[in-house]
Amino acid sequence: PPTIFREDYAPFAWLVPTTRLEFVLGLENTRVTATLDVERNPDADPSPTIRLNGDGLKLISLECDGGECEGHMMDGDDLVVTLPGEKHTLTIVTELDPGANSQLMGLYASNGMLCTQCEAEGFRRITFFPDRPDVLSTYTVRIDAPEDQFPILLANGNRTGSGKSEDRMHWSVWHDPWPKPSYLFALVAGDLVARKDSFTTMGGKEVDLAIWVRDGDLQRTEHAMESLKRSMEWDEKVFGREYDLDVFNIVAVSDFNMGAMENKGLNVFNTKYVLADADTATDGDFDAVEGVIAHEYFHNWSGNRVTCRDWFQLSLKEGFTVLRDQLFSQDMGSAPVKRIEDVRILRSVQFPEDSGPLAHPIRPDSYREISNFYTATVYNKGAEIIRMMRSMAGETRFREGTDLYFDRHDGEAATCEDFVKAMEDGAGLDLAQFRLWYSQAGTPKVSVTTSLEGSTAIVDLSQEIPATPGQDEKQPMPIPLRIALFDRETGTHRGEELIVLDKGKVRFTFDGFDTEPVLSINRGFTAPVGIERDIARADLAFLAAKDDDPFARYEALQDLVTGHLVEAVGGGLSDSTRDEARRAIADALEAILADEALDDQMRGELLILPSQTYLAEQMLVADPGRIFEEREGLKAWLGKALASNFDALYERAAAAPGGREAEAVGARKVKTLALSYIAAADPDRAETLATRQYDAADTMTDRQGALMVLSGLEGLARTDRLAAFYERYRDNPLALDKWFAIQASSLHPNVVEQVKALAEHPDFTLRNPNRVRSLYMAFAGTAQGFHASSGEGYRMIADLILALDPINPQTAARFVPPLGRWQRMEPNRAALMKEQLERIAAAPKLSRDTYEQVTRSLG
Ligand code: BAL
Ligand code: ZN
Repeated sequence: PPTIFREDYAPFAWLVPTTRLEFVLGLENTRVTATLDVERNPDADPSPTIRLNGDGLKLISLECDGGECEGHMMDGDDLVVTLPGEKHTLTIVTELDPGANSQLMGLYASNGMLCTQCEAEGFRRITFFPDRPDVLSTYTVRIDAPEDQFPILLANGNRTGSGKSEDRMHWSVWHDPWPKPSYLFALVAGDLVARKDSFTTMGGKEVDLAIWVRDGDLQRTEHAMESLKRSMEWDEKVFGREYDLDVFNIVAVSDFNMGAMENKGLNVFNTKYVLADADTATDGDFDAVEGVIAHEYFHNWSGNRVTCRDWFQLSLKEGFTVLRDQLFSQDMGSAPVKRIEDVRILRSVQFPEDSGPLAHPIRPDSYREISNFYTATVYNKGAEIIRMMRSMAGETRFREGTDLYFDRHDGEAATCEDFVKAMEDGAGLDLAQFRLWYSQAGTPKVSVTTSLEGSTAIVDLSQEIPATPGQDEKQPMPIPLRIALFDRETGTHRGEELIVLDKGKVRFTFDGFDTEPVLSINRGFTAPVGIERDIARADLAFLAAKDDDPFARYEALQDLVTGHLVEAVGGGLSDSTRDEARRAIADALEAILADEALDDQMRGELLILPSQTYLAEQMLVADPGRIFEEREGLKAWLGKALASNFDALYERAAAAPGGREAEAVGARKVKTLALSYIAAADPDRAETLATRQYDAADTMTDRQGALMVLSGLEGLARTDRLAAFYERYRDNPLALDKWFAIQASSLHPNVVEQVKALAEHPDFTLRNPNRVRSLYMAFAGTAQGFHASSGEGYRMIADLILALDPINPQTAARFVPPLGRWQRMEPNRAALMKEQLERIAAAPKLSRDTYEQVTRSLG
């Protein structure tokens, strides 16, 4: 497959001001008539032909201006039509079989309903069209369908007509007044019911809201609807963005490749991010629903009103929208906890991506298959980069920058450069050097040393950006860091400062210190970098206890634990050194358990040990087996050393009142965390407590927490409760996904065998992405399963990729990155992983998606 380069961008030779689509729907046979008004683009090089993208389409007929075309030909899957004049009308008829569409791109069937997914390049599986984001068109859509099979017919925009016709058919016409690219097109038809509500915008416009689901799921949509209304209100207040159609529809679909999709006025969601009630969704699921509803809604401006010129600009809408949803969630709950959660995701998913063979800048320079670039780099690092601009500008000036961006580019297909320029002009920042963040991949490493000369405190900072594929040499980037200097005696500081490290090395000096202060750095995680600090264990313990920035406090504790584990995994620690380090960690945790000023949600964050992947990231060559051993060993040791503290925490939390209030959520969080420490130290006692928790649970959070602990243990309670969970939820796909995931990610030593058996379970299917992910993504995160030294885990994931690729290449390709970590593994595992990548690469007829990921991973 050819490589596409960002530098090759050229505007499309034709404009498509209006698009009319007529669908006659059938599960196995759908006829699409597309009528496109096209005219020459005065801003592009002229062309005698128009290229209409297609992907596996069956062309039934083609007309130009109501008659025969002067000429046309197929070029691969594309249709190229000769157009002699300035303006023409093209009429194209195609036929589709949605029931056979297992890729879930274009128009497909899911549980008897029909729906679409067009981002990035799915529209070309529906009709021939210039399927690129810079071709904006006004759409009118007519849907004809059998009424008993598809009583509800939806498309983008407002409904302008509907009626019944012969043979028990009915129809609807939808018109979207806002010009949009084809990737935002959507259509849904099915037997659906809606939760309805309304929202009055700041301009006084009444918007009808509806969340469409299958009959029986309606009672699980209240949280999504409340989240939607909160999102609409927040975007008005914080970004000045008002909704712009009379209706806003959300549809939940159980077969979906992504989390959700922001189609104009008709968002299509994975059921996972819509349906939530206490019986079937955890507290984490509730937060995820709120966050994704917000994310898709916010796209209405950052993505739809201002869209992307080409797919290299994906972070323009995704990075910005992720930042917007993160800020929203910070405002809806605990801001520090949300910040820590977001950093944890960045570190465990994006940092490994940035240091491996798939590393790419947030604005990539080339791709073969754009689906492979819906990554944590484009999304999460993209959000961090805009967050840095916000930190440097301050909230007020940042808002002036975003206002200017929206005003300047409303109705356009814009670039990342447009966003940066608007930030310069609107927020008053000089971003000349900062633009490097868009073009350079790799996580910068910042080294810091401190000293005292006379009464001057000195902070020496240097930065290094590691080489990444295709980028050997890097230039220093501006790295904004919020810092504070603490007095050891008083435990206070004189105030925060934002310093910017914009060269390879910079010395910062601060006068008026009698004794050397303790540096708290990258407070709030102002910059997405790794910090290597030359700091004594006692000073980390000091910050873990005293830092008034919650993130920095968390960080000090993480560093304390990471420092010890990295050293321990390296080997050669004497028993007394190990005990000393463990004791220091236990003391810090004990203080956190006793600190009454902390709420439980934050306490929970502080109790979470650095993840296996984050630890592996800290080592040049990782041995997952050794990391697992040391990490679990530390957990068991802490569980024993602090047994009475964890018992007391567990009891207190177990007695806390239920509900969805922050306090109750916090109590459930620390309860299960305490249980996991108890399980590491005293499995028998944990079994008793977890069994009791499972049996008494009145929320999915408690039930799942108990089952996670039980599934890592041996014994009857495990078998019994897993069976009970299955019986209780056998008809609820999302809950059943949890049943698969809990077992696949368990600490049980036989997890490999268990996953093999689960793959044969009658409820397992390769056709549903949620089910595939629940079994295999969960498994790919296990040290003792995926990284089993026999290589069996690697083989299982490779087998999965090969089996899934012909069915759903987009989802199959997502399983390549875990194997792509081979260069950072110890030699035995590295060879085994590489062997599996080579086996996949040798397979005949790989999809473009998987081919690209495997070849890049092999390097
Ligand atoms: N645009 C694809 C799904 C999302 O990021 O919202
Ligand atoms: Zn998005």
